[in-house]
Amino acid sequence: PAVIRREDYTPPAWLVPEVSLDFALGVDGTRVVSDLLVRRNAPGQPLRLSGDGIAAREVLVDGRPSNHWRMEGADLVIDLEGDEHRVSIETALNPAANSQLMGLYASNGMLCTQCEAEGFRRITFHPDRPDVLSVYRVRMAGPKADFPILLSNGNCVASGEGPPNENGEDTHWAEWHDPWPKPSYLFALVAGDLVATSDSFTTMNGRKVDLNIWVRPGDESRTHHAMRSLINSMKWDEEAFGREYDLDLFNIVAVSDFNMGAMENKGLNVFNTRYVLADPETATDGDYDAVEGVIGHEYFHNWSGNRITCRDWFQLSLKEGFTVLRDQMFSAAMGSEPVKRIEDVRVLRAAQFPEDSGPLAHPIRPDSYQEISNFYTATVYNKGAEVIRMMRSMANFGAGADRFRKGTDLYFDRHDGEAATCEDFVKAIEDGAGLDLTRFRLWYSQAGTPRVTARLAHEGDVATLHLTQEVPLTPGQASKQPMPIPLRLALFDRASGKHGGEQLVVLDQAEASFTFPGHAEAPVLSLNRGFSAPVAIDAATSQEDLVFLAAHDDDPFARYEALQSLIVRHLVAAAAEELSDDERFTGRHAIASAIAAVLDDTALDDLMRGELLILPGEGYLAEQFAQADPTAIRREREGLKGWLAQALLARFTALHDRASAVPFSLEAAARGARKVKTQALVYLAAGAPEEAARRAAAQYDAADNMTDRQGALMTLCGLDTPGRAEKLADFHARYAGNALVIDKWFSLQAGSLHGDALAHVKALADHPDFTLGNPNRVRSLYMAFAANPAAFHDPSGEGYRIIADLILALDPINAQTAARFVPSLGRWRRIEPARAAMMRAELERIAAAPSLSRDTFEQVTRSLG
Ligand code: B3K
Ligand code: ZN
Repeated sequence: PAVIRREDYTPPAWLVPEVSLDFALGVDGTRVVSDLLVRRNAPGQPLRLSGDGIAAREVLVDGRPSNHWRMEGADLVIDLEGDEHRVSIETALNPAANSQLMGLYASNGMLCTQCEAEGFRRITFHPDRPDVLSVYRVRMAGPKADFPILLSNGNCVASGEGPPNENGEDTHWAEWHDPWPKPSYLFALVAGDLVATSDSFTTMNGRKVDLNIWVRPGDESRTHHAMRSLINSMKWDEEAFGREYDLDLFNIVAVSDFNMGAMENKGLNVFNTRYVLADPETATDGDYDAVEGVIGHEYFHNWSGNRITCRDWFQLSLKEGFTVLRDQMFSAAMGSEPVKRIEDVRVLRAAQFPEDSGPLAHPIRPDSYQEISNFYTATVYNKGAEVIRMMRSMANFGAGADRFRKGTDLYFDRHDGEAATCEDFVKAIEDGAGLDLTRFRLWYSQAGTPRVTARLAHEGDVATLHLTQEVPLTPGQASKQPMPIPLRLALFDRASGKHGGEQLVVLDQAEASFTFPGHAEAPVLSLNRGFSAPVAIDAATSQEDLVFLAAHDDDPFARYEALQSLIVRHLVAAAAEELSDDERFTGRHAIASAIAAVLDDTALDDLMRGELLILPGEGYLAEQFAQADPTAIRREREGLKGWLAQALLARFTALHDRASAVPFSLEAAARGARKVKTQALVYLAAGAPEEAARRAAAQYDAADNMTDRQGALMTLCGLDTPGRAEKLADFHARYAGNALVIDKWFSLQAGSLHGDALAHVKALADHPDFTLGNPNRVRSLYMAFAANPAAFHDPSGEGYRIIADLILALDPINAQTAARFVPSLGRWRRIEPARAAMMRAELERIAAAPSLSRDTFEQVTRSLG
């Protein structure tokens, strides 16, 4: 397959100011007539329209059948004289047969579209590139009974009854018009039997916007949280970024077959049901947060993505990195800022750090790709957000004003209506916020997580901080330059437990020293507070100082980080078998006293306490090794957890008792109680399994909400207890027919700590509820399994075979989803040699398969390369 390169960008040869689409809808046969107004933008070039799996039934130029067109591969090419024409093309589609879920497809009898990044070309021939912006007019007609609701972007401008169709069914039609020019990837159409929950929002300038959330009949009662989140998003974007909504209508549709989370189509967001539907009986607190975050994310795209879109797909982080930052800020404002920060860093470390240190490493603005779908990554999204967050910290630290906002205001003002680049964004922040980002731009071009070492020296009354940085080499980038790394820090006085104010230093060379006078005693260093830079820090902080910071740091993130470092260091040494009995003993005791302090600290709220109690993840621990042994990591992590549970048994049971007495509500205190309640079970399961099984079964039976029920079932799933099968059966029966909850039933078993998790996964693949046809179900079983290191990395290699078999079976059905499983095998170089060889062999087996999709081919070859 061809490699597309960023440096090869050329402006479009033809612009398409207007698109008019006419759909004759049917689940297994839809006819599309596309009418394009095309305008020459470069001399001498034919009109080249992309297609994918479609054929033109008829081509008209200026109303007359034309012979001056040909197919070049999948492209339809028309030789045109002159500068402006109307081109009309008819295509025929079979939505029911579209299992890739790109373009127009059927889901539960309804029709919907997914066009980002290159799905529009599966509907009709089109330039289908984000820098071609058009005003869309859409007409659709179809049988009323099948498609009572007809939706597209913008406003409905006309609708009516049609003549009966060839089957004698009543038909109707609707016409939609979107006044805002947009790229084809933001086009959407939905037709089906849907019901709306409706509300309205009045914008800061008095525009009344009708809001609808469309779901399948029966799901209406589960849309209230999504609607509240939407209204909160609209209000927040006005206050935080000055962004006002720009249409009179905003529609959200929930569909159950969807490749990712949601899609920001102009005025018609399409969502995976899992990010819309929520009620206490079926959704956990985590699900509620995810709904709020994704609703916000897609809404915020209306400005960061739609009003200003991307020039080309290499600029994806322009909209995604910025929009992730915006959704993180929104969620922080709606809930707890420090807790949200810790969660975001945990996601970055679990999903993005491994990407950065593996064969698929790429800069947040990639230089080349074969299949753009493979670049909707944690790097482009989450590291992209971190990069913009650094600009924000540098602009605002100590400024006493929101200078970053001046930068974003300038960006929105300068580029509204355009298809922009990452460079445009950086320049606007530079000009608006008054920063020099010359060297900072390296964050856009260099991949890899920088490693910073910090050493604090003390002499007289001066503390000197020596910093070095190293950007690791990544595929295709054989040399690296030092990058500006903004580090927030504080120096604590040991005696008072206080510091004299936070400072920001920017390390922009390979090494630098910073001096801090006024310290009679050697201070304790708190570095990278708030995770001000997405780097790995080696500060060689003593165990004693980590315990100090875990108890005293006034930056909640830094406090969390100190505790995590203490535990990571211990577990890494333990898993590497580098600890003497004595060291193991003192290490465990230091951790136990820090955890005891967390359990006892009455000044902590439970949401934060719950964060502090989460042990470093197995994936993050594995990252600390050049070649990890997943079995050793599981053994030591569970061993420590069990030891802590026994050492602090009375505290954990008391915590579980206290939290269990808090009645259900969605308020922070009650949510916090639910979080620590299950945390207590997690510890008890490792150290006092019978006690845990008894409490978990009781929690399951008493549960009046999904958070408690799922937490209890998760605990039971990891234990050998009769309650395990009993409650799993109860759960399955209780929620039969509720797809999102049955997904949880699969995930809990596939992700469990149970020693037989691998065998459970094999059995579940044959369960009647399992299907490769629904991405949520596929992910619920196999993503949970691939993220369960001890099961996936079973020494037999069977886990690798299961995932490779899945990739091969799924690839022809849904390539995008199949390719998402490749990175788990692609980590082979970072796993101990015996397993690495088996992982590699599975990748080779996939690579040798005939007719792989471009998606899977690219991921597999990069992983082997
Ligand atoms: N922009 C979409 C992602 C589309 C992915 C296509 N493979 C969702 C989002 O980031 O908001
Ligand atoms: Zn997005």
